[in-house]
This record gives sequence, C-alpha cells and structure tokens, in this order.
Amino acid sequence: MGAAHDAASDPPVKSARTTVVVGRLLGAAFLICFGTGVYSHLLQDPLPWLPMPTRPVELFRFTQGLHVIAGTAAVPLLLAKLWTVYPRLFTWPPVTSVAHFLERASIAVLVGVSLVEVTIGLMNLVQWYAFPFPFRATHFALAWVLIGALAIHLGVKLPVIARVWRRQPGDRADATGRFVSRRGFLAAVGAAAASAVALTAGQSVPALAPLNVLAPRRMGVGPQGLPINRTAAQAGVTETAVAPDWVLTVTSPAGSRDFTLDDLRSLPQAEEVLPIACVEGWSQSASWRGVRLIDLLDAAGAPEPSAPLRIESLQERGAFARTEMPPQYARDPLTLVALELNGGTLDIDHGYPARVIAPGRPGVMQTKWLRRIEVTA
Ligand SMILES: Nc1nc2c(c(=O)[nH]1)N[C@H]1C(S)=C(S)[C@@H](COP(=O)(O)O)O[C@H]1N2
Ligand SMILES: [Mo]
Repeated sequence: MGAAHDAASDPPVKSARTTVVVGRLLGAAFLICFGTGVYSHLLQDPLPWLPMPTRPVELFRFTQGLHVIAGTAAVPLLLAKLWTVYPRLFTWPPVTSVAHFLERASIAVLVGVSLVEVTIGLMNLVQWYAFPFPFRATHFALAWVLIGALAIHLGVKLPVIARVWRRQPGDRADATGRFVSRRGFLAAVGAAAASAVALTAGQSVPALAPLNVLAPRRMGVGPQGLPINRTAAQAGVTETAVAPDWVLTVTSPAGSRDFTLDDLRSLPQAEEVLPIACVEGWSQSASWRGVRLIDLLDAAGAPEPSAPLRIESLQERGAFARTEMPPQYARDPLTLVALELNGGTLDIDHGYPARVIAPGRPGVMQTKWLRRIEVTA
C-alpha cells in the first residue's frame, strides 16, 4: 500500500508527501496537547509523591494556553489529513492479512479517538456538555489511547515517511505540476490552522487579544476587567455571600477559629499580581489583595501544613464547591485569601467576600466564596 500512494496516478494533493507533511504538523500538535494535558491533569489530581511547582506563576497559564491553541490548530489539520487519505480508508477487501488487520485497526482507533478528542475538547471550551460522560476523565483516558495508536501508526508508516523525507527537493514537482497544487493545498490548510489560532489565541495571549472574535471569553471583559467562569447566581450563593453573619472558619488539629470580614481586613494585607488561568483556555493576570494564606493559618494557630488543605466554598453543589490545596501552595507566600481585585472590593462574581488565589494553579482550583479552610495535619 505504501508504494501505491506514491504512484503517478494518485491525485496530486493526495500524495504520500501531502499526507506526511500534514501528519507531521498534526503529530506535533497532538504531542503538545498530550504533554500539556498531562501537566494540567497532574495539577488537578496531584500524585502524593510528585509535588507540582508553584513557580513560574504563569507556567500553567502558558501550558494550558498552548494546549488549547494546539488543539484548535489540530482541527483543520486533522480534517485535511483525513481528506488526503479518505479513499484509502475504504479499500477492498478491508483486510488481507493479520498485519494488515492490525494496521487498519490501529488507524480506525486513531481516527475515531482523534475526532472524539478534538470534538469534546472544543465543546468543553464553549461549556457545552452534551455528552453523557465526565469530560476530563474521558479526555485524559482517550489521550493515552490516541498516543498509543499514534505510536503504532508511526511505526507502521515509517517506510513511507522515510521515503518522503529522503527525497531531494528537486524531486518534489513532477511533469503534471503536482507540486503546485500540493503547495496550494498545504497553504490553504496552513491558513485555516493559522486563522483558527489567531482568532482565538487572544483569550490567553495579550498581544492577540484584539483579534479574539471566536473564543467565548474576552480579555478585560467582565466585572473589574476580568472574565467570569461561573457567576454567583449560577453557583447559588447570591444570598450566603452577602449574609451579615458570614465568617471564614479555619480548622486544624490545634482547634477552630472563625474570622469575620473585618477580622480578615485587620490582618496584614498583601498585594500580588497572579493570573487566573482557566482550563478552558482563557487566562488573564490581575492584581489581588488580601491576607497571605500562611499568615491566616498562623493567626488561627494552625501548624505549618504538610498535607493537602481542604477548601470549602459557600457553593453547595458542583465539582468546584470543594477543592484540595497541596501544602506547597499553602506555604507559598504568594498564595492569598483575596478580598480585593484590581483595586476594589472583590465583585460577588469573583468570589466576594473571600477567595483563594495561588501561583501556578488551574483556575478551577482558585476557589471562590470561601466558607471553610481545613488543615488536616
Ligand atoms: N466556588 C467556586 N469557585 C470557582 C469556580 C466555581 O465554579 N465555584 N470556578 C473556577 C474556575 S473554573 C475559574 S476559571 C475561576 C475563575 O475565576 P473568576 O470568575 O474570578 O475569573 O474560578 C474558579 N473558582
Ligand atoms: Mo476554569
């Protein structure tokens, strides 16, 4: 089969070279998605023996921005790649030997899983959970299947890839002018991938912000100049967040202490510039002011944390109502219980009366509308 698609009778843009060139870009996009995806997963589901770094504070902002940019670019690349091989996916007889069967099975898995991964990834960006399975667990599990199938696919196709790579530049064009149409096709695919990126990357890359017309969230747009992922109304906290008897309870083996908002305001205040970096791809830096978490724990008489803290929100339902904070973030002086954002009292949609903001963590862990912090050891 490898030799067949190099034959002169192949439609020019569907030659092995086109497939290899597009495949190279798609493979790179998938590898970036995989690496950055594993990093995001480890931040959200930490392994006890692998402490994740709190610096640089913008590291997750960078990796997750890249994840979504590469995933977005993968959509046109994947469609282009499928188009160049489309007829070959349906050759007859479907299976000629055991080796052929394995090759075809791995391609079927690769194509199917790739399509599902980019589709549910895009759906997650626009918060359209129209599928009956949990997004993150599924996206993560399928990523491993995809990478495995990709490795098999590359192994099987190595002779074709090597042949294309060995060819001299002069061999590229043939008498029928295939090089030109191939170049046109690749330029079109490149332009599609570049525009998909350019029109969305501004949700995380400030320099591209003016071009961001497709991404659901805009930099600088939202209360206090910062986008909102879930509002107080959506979280069901519009009353509890402004209740006059609100207190933040800090518990530890040493005991429990309640802090009113005035108590928190009378503790030493610190101001830090830290990003909100949403797993959905948008991110923005902001200026936060409040009590350093480590100072608060100290004021509550809690021991220096050595196990994950349990952080509870006033929000009663939903995955982010409760989060865990590994001890390295709790001990980090940049981690704040923020009371102010960009120079004003925290907007209710940003987590009034108090929220967590820690360096290098995904937005989902930056719990809003705090109710309780528990030091377990
Ligand atoms: N209690 C609670 N905290 C939460 C959330 C939530 O739904 N409930 N959403 C998180 C997510 S996904 C993000 S990206 C950030 C967004 O913070 P912002 O709305 O202040 O920009 O808040 C996080 N904190
Ligand atoms: Mo988020």
